[in-house]
Amino acid sequence: MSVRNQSSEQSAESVHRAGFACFVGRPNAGKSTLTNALVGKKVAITSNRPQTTRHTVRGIVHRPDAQLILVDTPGLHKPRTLLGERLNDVVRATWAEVDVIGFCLPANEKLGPGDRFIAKELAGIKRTPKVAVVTKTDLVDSKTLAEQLIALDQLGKELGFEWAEIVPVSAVGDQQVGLLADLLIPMMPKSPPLYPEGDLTDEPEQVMVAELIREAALEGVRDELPHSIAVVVEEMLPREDRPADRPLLDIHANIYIERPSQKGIIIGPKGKRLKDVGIQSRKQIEALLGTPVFLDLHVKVAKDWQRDPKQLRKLGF
Ligand SMILES: Nc1nc2c(ncn2[C@@H]2O[C@H](COP(=O)(O)OP(=O)(O)OP(=O)(O)O)[C@@H](O)[C@H]2O)c(=O)[nH]1
Ligand SMILES: [Mg+2]
Repeated sequence: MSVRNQSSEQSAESVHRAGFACFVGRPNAGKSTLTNALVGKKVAITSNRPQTTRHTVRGIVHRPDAQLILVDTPGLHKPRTLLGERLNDVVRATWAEVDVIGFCLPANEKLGPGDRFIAKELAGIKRTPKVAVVTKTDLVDSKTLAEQLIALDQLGKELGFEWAEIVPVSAVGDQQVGLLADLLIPMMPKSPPLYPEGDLTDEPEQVMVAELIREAALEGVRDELPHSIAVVVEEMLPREDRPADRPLLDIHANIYIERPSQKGIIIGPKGKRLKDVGIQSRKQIEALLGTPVFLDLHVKVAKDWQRDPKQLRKLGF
């Protein structure tokens, strides 16, 4: 008996926690930016266009006594395409797998029907603690922020649950980001580390490269076009016959759009836009992989891919 007591005391001193927290919220709420800020590195692409994230991205925060695995999810929205439905399914499937759910609401936008809808669904998940995160606090004054915090508190009460925490953060302004991690970690179960030390994500390199190209392609396009863009890396190979001290990685990627009429917009006058996308993303890819890159980009039409199950499968959804 006494031996058992002793060992439990010992383990209480050196308890290590590891587990999963997901961020949910409507598109553009700042989930991916917050994930990156917590991890300290870009693991998920971001943009000012809604519905940027299209798959769950895991980012890993390492502490001496804990590992916090963040699961960034696509923004939950009213689906208008098969892709939209698939994305929403991915989000809901994630809720069942995590130890805490972080509901993200931007400080600079009124709590609306989209947020209510999500929070109502969360209310149905009884056993998982829910943390409310007010994002983008750098965009509002303290009065507006206080109102948002109160609105969230009331929303929880209306829906019959209590937020475990309500935390205001600014990922861009680096306000309270560390505090959020401090609050989430004690909610993780006791567990040894789940990922190797130093791993910041489990995203395959090929996927990250495709995402960086898509991020660059999203820059400056409007209306429906952002949703129409998909990127697939077809090949990544070190160039042969290169001296060891001057390696070059050849990357061949296709940018898919949905209609022939969109091709001109992506490519731009005299190919200028596509060239800029190449320059922009190549810089990011080189920083990510730590090697010089030759990037070969092609624009292709995958007709109405967001609505076509076969095309979706080909594009990895
Ligand atoms: N000023 C400010 N802008 C932010 C902050 N966090 C995110 N943003 C901006 O908000 C926009 C959306 O950010 P994302 O992180 O891509 O949003 P998301 O919730 O992941 O969006 P989806 O993937 O579409 O669901 C981007 O333009 C970000 O730069 C913040 O703390 N402050
Ligand atoms: Mg995102």
